[in-house]
Amino acid sequence: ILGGSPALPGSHPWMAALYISDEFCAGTVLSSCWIASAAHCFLRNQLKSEIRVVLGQHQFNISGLNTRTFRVQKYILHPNYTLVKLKKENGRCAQWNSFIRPICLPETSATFPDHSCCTISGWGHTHEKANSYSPLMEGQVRIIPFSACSSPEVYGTEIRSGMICAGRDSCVDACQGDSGGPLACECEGVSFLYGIISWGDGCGRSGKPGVYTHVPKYVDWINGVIKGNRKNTT
Ligand code: 4AZ
Repeated sequence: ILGGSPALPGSHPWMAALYISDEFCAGTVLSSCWIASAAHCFLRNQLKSEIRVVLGQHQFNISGLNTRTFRVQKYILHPNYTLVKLKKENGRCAQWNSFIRPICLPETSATFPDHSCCTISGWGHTHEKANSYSPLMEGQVRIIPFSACSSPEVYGTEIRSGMICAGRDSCVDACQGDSGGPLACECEGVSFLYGIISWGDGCGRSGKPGVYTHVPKYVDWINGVIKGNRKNTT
């Protein structure tokens, strides 16, 4: 996260850290066994056995009394995100406490209006040329109108339905290592997963906001997967 500030331990209890072979992505806890992450983290046909999911983490790559580590039972790829199912440990997946808790999924019809202020968080680079990850950071970004983000000067036709853009005058943005993490928007004190950090042209470049998976568009499908059981697994 570029232009953000250090997060307090436990302030984003739905954050998941995904160590995928020698790569890193973030994720967001949706339910005891299910994590949402970005599509591109899994595109290279990652071996399930090479993935570790750490919940309750604060410092990058540091586990402690508050962290729980899970292996992966399966993952489900969608072009715009991935759902990861944790393998049960002693008969259960995640259990809730002050440091590990799910985020709420929005309803299909939920809209946070253009210019709404939402929160991004992650362990990603704090500037474009950084070469290491960071302690957990958070930052505030505003939803950018679709028409502005899909204008030729910004991203043009690279912006498709199912994507939304957010940023703050190149001051606050997600960066490498943040993808898969949440764009969390609040309603009456409750945080909803409105977007999944996905891509962008660099980090914090002027006129190049961050691009996010627009979660309400997929929420019926996501609920179907995490409540029932569908095929289509890897
Ligand atoms: C990445 O590489 C990445 N500025 C994520 C978000 C953005 C850029 C890169 C948006 O994971």
